[in-house]
Amino acid sequence: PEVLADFHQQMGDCTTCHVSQKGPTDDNLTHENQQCVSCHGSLNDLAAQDAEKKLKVSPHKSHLIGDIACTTCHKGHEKSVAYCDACHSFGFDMPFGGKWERKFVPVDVNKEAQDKAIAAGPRDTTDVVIVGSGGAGLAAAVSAHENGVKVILLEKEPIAGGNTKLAAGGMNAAETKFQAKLGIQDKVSIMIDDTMKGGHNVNDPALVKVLAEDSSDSIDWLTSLGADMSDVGRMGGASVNRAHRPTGGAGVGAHVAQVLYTAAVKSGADMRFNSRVVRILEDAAGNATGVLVEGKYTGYYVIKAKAVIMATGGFAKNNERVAKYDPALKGFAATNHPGATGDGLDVAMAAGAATRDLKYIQAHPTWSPVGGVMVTEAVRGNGAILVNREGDRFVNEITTRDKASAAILKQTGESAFLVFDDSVRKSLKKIENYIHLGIVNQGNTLADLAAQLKMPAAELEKTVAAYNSYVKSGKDTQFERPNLPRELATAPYYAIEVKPAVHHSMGGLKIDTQAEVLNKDGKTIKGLFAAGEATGGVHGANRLGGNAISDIVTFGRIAGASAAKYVKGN
Ligand code: FAD
Ligand code: MEZ
Repeated sequence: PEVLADFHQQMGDCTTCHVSQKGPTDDNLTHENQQCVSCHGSLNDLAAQDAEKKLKVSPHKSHLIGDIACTTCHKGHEKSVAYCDACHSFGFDMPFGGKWERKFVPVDVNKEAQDKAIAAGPRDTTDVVIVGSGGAGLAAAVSAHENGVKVILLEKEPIAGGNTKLAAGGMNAAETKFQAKLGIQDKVSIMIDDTMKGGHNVNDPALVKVLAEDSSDSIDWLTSLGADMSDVGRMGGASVNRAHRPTGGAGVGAHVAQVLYTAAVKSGADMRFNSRVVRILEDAAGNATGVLVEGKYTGYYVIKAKAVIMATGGFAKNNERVAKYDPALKGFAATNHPGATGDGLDVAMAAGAATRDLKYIQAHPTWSPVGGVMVTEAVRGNGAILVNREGDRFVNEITTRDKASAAILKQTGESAFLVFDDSVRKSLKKIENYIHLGIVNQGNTLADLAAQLKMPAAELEKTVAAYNSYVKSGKDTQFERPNLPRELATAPYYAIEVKPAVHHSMGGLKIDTQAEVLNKDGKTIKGLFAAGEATGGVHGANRLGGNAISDIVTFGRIAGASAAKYVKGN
């Protein structure tokens, strides 16, 4: 047998997996996944078996959110592939396995079949269709429900969470109760100034005002849904500590996404995976009236809706699109999930939406070429320094990302090392994940560490001693680093090789402060809303670390409420 279906057919006919000989009946593959579980056990059962086998990394234990269906990785009629290989390179030895590969398919292929599905009329009807199951889409779903309307949420990937589930360092918010508890003095006006300055003043000031003014309320809203946002750390370009995350500095995104996913499920949102939106449908006046969906297994079909929210995220994983807008980033790796291709932009633009700032694409300075994962800015925020192959610091480690990335690319080998000690490790839970992934060098002394990195030991010792003296005096006379949280003096010492990778698309759909999408004449497209990384204007030319999660929660909530208001008024 070549694929799983061949093998299973040896046990029976198509109904071993499917309801009938006709194959799948829904794109979530609900029945098929139940069949897998009934014979092989649940994901948790399989993870427990992996633990018994003492596997270092279990393919069944994941940081991804929601219910991960077996068919995400185990395919019936094609080679199986581990979804984790989209970012990691574990190369699990899977039964009937192949190699991870993803080609971008434009939304307007098969036009004839699409037109035929539209002519056939709607298969489903709802109040609001939300496109994308990242934080913006999930927040919109919860908020739309709170405002009394029915939701269908469509996600093209087999699992929920988009880039949101990967977010690490924190969610920026000013004047919060958690900052007050920690004695951190912050002001909404300082968050506005930091965001505008970091974005080179290209940002839409009205959107930035909403971002900062609503940020504390967004933290309270998440907390009311069950989130823990009590740890507050520093991100690049921020004047004070305002990046909120769970206790002990655990990753923010998987937690926030899980809380929103659970709330969305509880609200009764109809969530459909493997369901790509390829067109927005309009009436004669150009108002949005629904979407055309490409169900991976059920084919094209129409959902009629009174409002549509585009929460389709960014396009950093689509290097062809990235290089079109910023040729300097051609060939760069990306920190993003595989669905960050930007087809949501194509869909909205075809419906007349205007875009802005597409040329502004951000590289995150610290991506691990060994593990293929981003190493959170919080490691630097909590005290790590950046050191080049010569053993020297070369930049204020918590400057904005554009500056940090440019500085790393100027070093020998176009990469650098994040160097920290055991006190930094103990301050941030997220570091345990990097140790678990095997991307961290460890030495009992700085000389030990330098030997592993093939770096002059005396120079590294001198660099760390100088840095520690700045911590003691409270002033970094070399690079003016504004936060100096702790000396690097507790063995063992650690290093992670890092280099820039494409991380965030600042540009996107033009929206107003009510998350209504604007057309080229600056007028609202009735019934069309957007939120999150799919939009432009909030972050200007360069996003500050921690501002995206703030953006998606605040504007996702606004989009849900605005869409509900529109539905009720029409
Ligand atoms: P996403 O979460 O990406 O969700 C969009 C969803 O839409 C995806 O699931 C996608 O598959 C789906 N979709 C796209 N097109 C279609 C279509 N046509 N039909 C159906 N579905 C579609 N920001 C911070 O503020 N703090 C952090 O600590 C932080 N850490 C990060 C770490 C990493 C590794 C990455 C990659 C990003 C990080 N960011 C962080 C940025 C932040 O996570 C994202 O900008 C944000 O989560 C985007 O949310 P979103 O809901 O707009 O999009
Ligand atoms: O906002 C981000 O992208 C962020 C804080 C990422 C990170 O380094 O954790």
